[in-house]
Amino acid sequence: MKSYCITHRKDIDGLASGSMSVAATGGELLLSDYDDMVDNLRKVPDDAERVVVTDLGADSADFAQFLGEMQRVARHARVTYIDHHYMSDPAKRKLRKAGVQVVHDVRECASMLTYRTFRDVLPEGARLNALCGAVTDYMDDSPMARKLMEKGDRHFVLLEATMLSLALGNRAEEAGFPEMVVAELAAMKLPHEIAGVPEAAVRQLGKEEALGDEVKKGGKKLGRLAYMVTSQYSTGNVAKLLIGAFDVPVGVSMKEKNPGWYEVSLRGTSECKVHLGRTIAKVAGSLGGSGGGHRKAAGCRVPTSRADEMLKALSKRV
Ligand SMILES: [Mn+2]
Repeated sequence: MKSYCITHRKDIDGLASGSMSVAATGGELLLSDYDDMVDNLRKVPDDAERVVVTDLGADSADFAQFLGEMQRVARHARVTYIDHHYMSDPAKRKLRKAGVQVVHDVRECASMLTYRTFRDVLPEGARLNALCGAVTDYMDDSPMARKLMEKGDRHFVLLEATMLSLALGNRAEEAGFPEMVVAELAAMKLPHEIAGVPEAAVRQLGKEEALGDEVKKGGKKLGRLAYMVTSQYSTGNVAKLLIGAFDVPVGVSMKEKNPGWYEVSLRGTSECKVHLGRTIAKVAGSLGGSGGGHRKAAGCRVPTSRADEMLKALSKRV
C-alpha cells in the first residue's frame, strides 16, 4: 500500500507524531515545516492510498492551497489530519467535507492525538513517544498526558524527552538526522538508545549555556517584550532565553531564513495578556506575512523591512 506520513520537522512533538503514524501505517516519511507543507503535499502521488498529516498548523494564509491539495489527495486516499494548532471551525468543516478525517484538539499536543488515533495498532512503547511530544511542547499537564504520565516514572519520561529535544537542537540541520530519529522512534527505541542522541544532548547543554550569554548581549527590550536577530536553528529557544534575560512576558527571535524574510518565533509566559498565535496571525497578516500558533508559543514570517512595525504592534498588545 502506498502511504505517506507528513509531519512537522522542527520539534519533538512533530517527530514523535510522525514516528507513531509511520509505526501504525508503514508510510513513507515526509518531514515538513509550515512554509513547505503545501509543497510536500504535492509530492504525494494521485494513487496514494493512505496519508497522515500531523502537527502542521494549516489554518494560515495558504489554507486555500493546502485545502486544494488535501482535496486532491483525499479523492483516492484515506487521509487523516491530526493537529493541535488553532484551526477555525469553517476550516475544519471544509477538510471534513473533502473526506479528510480531522483529529483536532488544542488542549492536547499532536503526539497525544496521534497516539489516541492509532492506539489500537501501536505497541505499548508508543506511550513514551506520545509523552516526549507532550513534555517538549509544554503540554504534559493536559488531561490525556497527565493520565499517561501516571502510568510510568515521571523522571524517566522527563529525561528521555529532554534528551531527545536537546539532541535535535544540536543536530537538526544535519541531513538525515531527524529522519533517522523518527525511524528509530517508530521502531520503539528509547531516545537514550538511539545512536548519537545522548552525546548530542550533552553537547547541546554546553551550547545553550553559551547561548544564554549571547542573548543577554544581543537582545533588546521593547516595552513588555524582548527581541533579537539570530542565526540559531532553534529560534524558539532564543525566544525563551530572551524572556529570562530581560524579565519580560514575551520573547521574539528573528532569523533571516530566506533573503528578505524573517522567520520569527514568539514565546510567552502566563503574564502575557494575549493569545500569541492569534495575535501574531493578525499582525503578520497585516504586514504582508503570515503566522499562527498556540497561546504561549507561536511563529510567523514577515518581510525584514516590516519587522520594526511588527515588534511595535506586538509590544502594544502583549
Ligand atoms: Mn506541536
